[in-house]
Amino acid sequence: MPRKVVFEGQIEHLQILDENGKVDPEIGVPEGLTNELLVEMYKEMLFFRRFDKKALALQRTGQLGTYASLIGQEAAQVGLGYAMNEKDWLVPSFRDQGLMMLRGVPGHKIITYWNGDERGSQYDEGVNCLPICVPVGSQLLHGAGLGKALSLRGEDAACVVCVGDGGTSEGDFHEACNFAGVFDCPTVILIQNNQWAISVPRHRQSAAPTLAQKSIGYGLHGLQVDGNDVMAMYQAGKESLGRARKEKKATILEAFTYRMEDHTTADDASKYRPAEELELWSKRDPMRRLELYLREQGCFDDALLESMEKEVTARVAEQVAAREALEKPDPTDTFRYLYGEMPPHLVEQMEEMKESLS
Ligand SMILES: Cc1ncc(C[n+]2csc(CCOP(=O)(O)OP(=O)(O)O)c2C)c(N)n1
Ligand SMILES: [Mg+2]
Repeated sequence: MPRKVVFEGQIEHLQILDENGKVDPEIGVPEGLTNELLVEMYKEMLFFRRFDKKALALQRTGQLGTYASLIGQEAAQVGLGYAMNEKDWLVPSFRDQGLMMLRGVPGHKIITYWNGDERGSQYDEGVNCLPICVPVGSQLLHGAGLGKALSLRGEDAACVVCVGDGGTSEGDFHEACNFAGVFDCPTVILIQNNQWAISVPRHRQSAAPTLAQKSIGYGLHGLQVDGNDVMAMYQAGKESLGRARKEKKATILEAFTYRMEDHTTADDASKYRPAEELELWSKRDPMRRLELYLREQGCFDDALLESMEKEVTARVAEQVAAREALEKPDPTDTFRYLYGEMPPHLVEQMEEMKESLS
């Protein structure tokens, strides 16, 4: 029986810099990405990698509660982070410390947060970033709403909200995407598809061949990007953020990437993840391909790498020292800040704690 086609859609995949550090000649290097800027972006990626390694070491030596490493996802975060404007906002999840630091959140705040100290979520005025959000998917609603608020205020700014492949299965994902579409939110929904949600592989998360195609059902723009390609992430970020600011239209960006470390320090990925998979993705390392490209361009050598290592190691040490210099928090703070007026049962418990502390 003949039927009329009422809708047809397609999802594109963007890759500019391939695994061997070669730029697609049909696309070329995105406008604005000078070699100088690419070297700077490489340095930030190196900083994030060293920062994460240090955080993991702090946790293993009992100096940090837990930690979620972004290693493997540096290009996704640096590429998009550099595409953001100063006035744009970030609504992070728990593996987005790279984007957060690019927004101006100092590394010591991130370490403080993962020590269970809420002072790690207090950012300076002008840092356009919400605190880390651990309940999977809940931040998407904040991202849609924050985008709408920017538009209602008439600001020339957009919002980036982060989620993982696993988070797309949450009801909040549906609500946020639907709201963003219907109410014209200048929000970019970044799905870092790192192929795993703790021990649940991507194919058990959704039967859809891509996560970007979820955009179609909500009337949003959608694009799958090689998330290990910093040039593609930058280009996709510029396009989608530009559209958000100008046309107040939301986009789903699926960054196709890989989590190289355990889920968090409370996990052992070797129990469920085949070693060959890790090996395959090592060849797609986001830093390696940029380094190959920059060496070919003649603006990267061993001496530069050595000086970068020194610089980023010092930056990491500075952040750890700033955290160590922080006064111990007041334990009774756990009772404060939730209610405008503390309910009697909390007052009672707080007094009890004060007594036992004294
Ligand atoms: C609502 C909710 N359910 C379960 C958890 C436990 N949990 C923390 S992270 C995670 C998996 C998230 O996977 P994904 O969204 O792919 O992000 P990734 O960790 O890979 O970056 C789960 C189930 C949680 N934090 N919140
Ligand atoms: Mg994941």
